[in-house]
Amino acid sequence: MNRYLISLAAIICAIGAWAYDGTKLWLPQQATGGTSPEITSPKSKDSVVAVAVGELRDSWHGAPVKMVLKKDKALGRDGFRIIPSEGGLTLSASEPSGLLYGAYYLLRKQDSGQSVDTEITDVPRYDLRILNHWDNLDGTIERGYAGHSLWKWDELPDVESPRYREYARVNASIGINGTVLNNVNASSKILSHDYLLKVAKLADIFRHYGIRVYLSVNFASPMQLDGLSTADPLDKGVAKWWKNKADEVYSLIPDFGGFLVKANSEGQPGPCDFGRSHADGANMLAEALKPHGGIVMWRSFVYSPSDPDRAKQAYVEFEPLDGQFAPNVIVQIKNGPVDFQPREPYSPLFGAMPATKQMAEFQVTQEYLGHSNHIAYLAPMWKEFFEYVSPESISAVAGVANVGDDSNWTGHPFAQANWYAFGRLAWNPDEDASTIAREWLELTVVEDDMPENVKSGLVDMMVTSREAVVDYMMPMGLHHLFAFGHHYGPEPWCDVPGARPDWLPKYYHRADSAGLGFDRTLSGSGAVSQYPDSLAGVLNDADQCPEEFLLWFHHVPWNKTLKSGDTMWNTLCRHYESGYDAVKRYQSVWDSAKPYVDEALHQDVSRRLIAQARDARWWKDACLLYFQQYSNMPFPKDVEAPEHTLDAMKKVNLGITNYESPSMDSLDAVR
Ligand code: GCW
Repeated sequence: MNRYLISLAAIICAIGAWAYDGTKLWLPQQATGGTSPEITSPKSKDSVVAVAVGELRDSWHGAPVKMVLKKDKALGRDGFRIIPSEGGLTLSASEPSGLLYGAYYLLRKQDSGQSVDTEITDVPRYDLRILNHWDNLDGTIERGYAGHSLWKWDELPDVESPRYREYARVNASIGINGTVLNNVNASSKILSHDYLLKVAKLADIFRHYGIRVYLSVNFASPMQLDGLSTADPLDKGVAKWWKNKADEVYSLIPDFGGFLVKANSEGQPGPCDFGRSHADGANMLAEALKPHGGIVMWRSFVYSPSDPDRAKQAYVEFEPLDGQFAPNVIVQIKNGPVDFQPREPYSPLFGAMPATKQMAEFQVTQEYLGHSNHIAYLAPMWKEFFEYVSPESISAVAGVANVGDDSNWTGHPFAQANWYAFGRLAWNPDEDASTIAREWLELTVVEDDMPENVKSGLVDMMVTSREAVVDYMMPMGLHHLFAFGHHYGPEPWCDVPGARPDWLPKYYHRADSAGLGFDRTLSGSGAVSQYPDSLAGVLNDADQCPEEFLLWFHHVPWNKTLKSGDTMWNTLCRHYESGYDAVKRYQSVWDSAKPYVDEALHQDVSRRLIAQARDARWWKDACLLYFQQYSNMPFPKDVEAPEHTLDAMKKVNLGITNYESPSMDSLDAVR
């Protein structure tokens, strides 16, 4: 056996009894007993180096490691190289952060039972791998399903919660190097001096783990904080205000990352309020940050009625601005053109602004995928995005965090895997979704005596789970069939007097006696024409359009025969059934894992799977019964007849409002 092969047995001896603890996530377990190998650190006073050395000294049981800091262009800022030799391993990097990522790499390999016996060079695809917290200053989290915000603003800067350091460590261990602390629906208060002191305290802690802090800013801050009469980006006084504010921020936080901005979207102020463009607004902020090396991440999530089809609006507003943004502005674009639906085609803005830096915004929190009650492993969704948008064509990735102050951080234990997978894919989008799932399982849930067939059952459950959610919620390109406000359950019938039509399901599904789906072809809204010609042609033709996007781009007759040889209606029914069946299957997969996972964890996930199966049934019954009113066709024989009536489904009231998530007890009571 190669002397650097890390044997699982040795690790077990060294670590001793292993028990799942949701609070520790996938972090390296500290060694208890055994002899530690020699870790030689480079001569450096940098605190990031000290953390890297400390991690290996605490938890590494393999060969001796020599850590070397030397400039190497090929490694960029965060990359590292590991070279095994007779005397041990050499871990080298250009910068301290590279050593830290190298240390976590070694520990990940060790803790998931893999060997490090060949030379490896690992360089992240993106320099900026960032989490976006939608945390409000009152401690609530918009679309957060894991408790309250981790940031205890009332206690900061005096009280330092131990979780701040853990948070930074967890992120660093998966390569995340930036965090936007507050909601894009931003309170201007975050830029007040008192709050900046609190932010500075967090930045002081995160810095040791190579994590930079960024803030979401409210475009009207000069008016709201200091009573300026305008926030017009071309006004000299406004520009000066931002310049002074940036200077103040950097005097407190020298490595501050920059601003994230949601402007002229869903009621947020922005440059368009003053007759200026998004580029005018972004560039004015960019100018203020430039002397300090800061950046502006300017969101393209806008949908003012520039076109009757909401899916076209961001493109209509942003594409003409190509080439107008300053070099330190990155346009941050949601993966799909509407809004984080269980499945969307990619946003056509990607690739449509060749002279503009772009970054992708993924949603890690499961706003539209069952909150923290459903298993929905999202790596396959993000990989699907990268099948259409080449990783090289964008500059960075951001993920809307699913983290709160729940003891296990994410609510659903399996939602931890989404945080993990986001970091791993932000580092390397070519990683395989099932490899990441297996790795996460090995590092967290799985005990060492679990047989391979049980383990692969769990991997399979994770990898298929997002498709299952798509199937029981909105298959074949359906989207936004959600209940108004909380986005948890089905309400394809939803009508809220006075609400924007494009916030209501009927706007999207367009069910009528002729068929189902949104006609976005050239003879419909024309959204297909925003895609490159070769793809637009395929999407425009109902016979060629991939089935998973069919009802996104076409209004399809109920009895149209699809590629499968069956009608659209029958195919739709079978998708709903298959999603529901998958969740029932997951229940038995999880049961088979019972002897090999922690008992409390097993119970927790089992309970959530019961809720998920019931919800899948609820979705299936509600949507199929509702659509059947228009199709007037019977359910195929292999689809289980609905358990509920449409009237009963329409009466379901979870008793929750905007942004809230139903509790398990309230779900038990209504279904
Ligand atoms: O997905 C929608 C959410 C809003 C969110 C908005 C956005 C932060 O329902 O809660 O606001 O998108 O991304 O700005």
